[in-house]
Amino acid sequence: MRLYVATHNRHKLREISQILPEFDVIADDSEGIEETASDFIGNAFIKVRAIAAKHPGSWCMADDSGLEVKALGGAPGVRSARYAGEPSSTPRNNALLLRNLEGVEDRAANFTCAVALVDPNGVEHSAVGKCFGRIATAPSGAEGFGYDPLFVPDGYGKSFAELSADEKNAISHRGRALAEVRRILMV
Ligand code: ITT
Repeated sequence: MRLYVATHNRHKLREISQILPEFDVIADDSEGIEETASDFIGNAFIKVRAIAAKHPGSWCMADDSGLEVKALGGAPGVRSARYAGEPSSTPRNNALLLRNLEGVEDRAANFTCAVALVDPNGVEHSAVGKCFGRIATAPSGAEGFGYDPLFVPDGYGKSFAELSADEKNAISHRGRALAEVRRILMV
């Protein structure tokens, strides 16, 4: 079954394909869509509605996700991709996050993934997944993307970027949201 995904983020797309191997995941590049909502699910619906009209009769999906750091009042949050400004830059985002947490002891954080779906009849569905952990004091690992080298999930002594794709997907915010999406798609 085809699943159109509104994203220009190839790392996200790869994870979605890995987590949902039974579906034919096709990217519809969402670059240029303005993410103006104040929460993840609102932005996910902005993105999926922007592509749904192009694919009548098919499932469409969007993932809006990000990192929320307790000591920073939930930042970078919905601004995760552009935390250090435009154009979006992972090295600058990660450096800014470490700078903003210098000397901070409580480094608790979570990733959130909000998924919005439009089914072949135009009915909307949603799912949310979270993964809790903390922000390391220095980056480690080369897997994954984005903030992965700085995020250490609870119960692990390693960052997301030190885990294999399968290990990350088994516990990640995206893995959890997409487990619910699989149930929605299978009905
Ligand atoms: P699309 O909107 O085109 O899907 P995007 O990268 O702009 O791509 P978001 O607006 O949802 O997507 O921003 C998500 C950002 O949050 C992403 O760029 C990363 O910086 C961060 N992020 C989300 N999931 C992540 C993960 O699993 N690991 C590391 N960082 C992640």
